[in-house]
Amino acid sequence: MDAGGSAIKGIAASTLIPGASSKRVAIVHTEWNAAIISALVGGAVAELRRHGVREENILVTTVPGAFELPFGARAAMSSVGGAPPHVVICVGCLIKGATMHFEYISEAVCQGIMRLNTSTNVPVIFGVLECLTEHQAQERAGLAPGGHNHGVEWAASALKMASVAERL
Ligand code: DLZ
Repeated sequence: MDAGGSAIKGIAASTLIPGASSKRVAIVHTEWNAAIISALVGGAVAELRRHGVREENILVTTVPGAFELPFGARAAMSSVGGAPPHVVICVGCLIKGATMHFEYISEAVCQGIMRLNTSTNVPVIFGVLECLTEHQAQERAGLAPGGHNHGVEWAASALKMASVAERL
């Protein structure tokens, strides 16, 4: 994606999303893969601010690993600034290792987050990288040359979904 926000793949988000200044957003992120996660959360928060989300309406909480993200998201639905969030962003990063952990956790997290999307009224954004190498994760967190921080699109998707949920 270029600086102006035109996207070949992904969403174009350079235009400010209407209504963002009244939105409450919860970000739940993992402690695993801290450098990658820190960059992704930073990208997401910067994008939320750019769209006008107020500082006090962004709640950032942590869970140990990706497997805990669905629980963390469910718990985060209770309160941001004294009221439920309009949207939750789950941020995690799974990197394939030598065992089957990657496959099982990836599948479980994906299903867990999807289940929240179909069983609650709060949209949950799937900001979970599932990478074969650490370098792939660094590229997608904007930490490697030529890479791009996907946290930016997750934040824009969150604000768009908050609007969708409001309209329904
Ligand atoms: C166990 C595990 C492994 C092997 N890899 C990752 C990973 O790459 N990213 C991540 O977020 N978490 C990982 N975990 C931890 C699990 O998600 C979970 O926290 C533990 O199994 C405890 O439930």
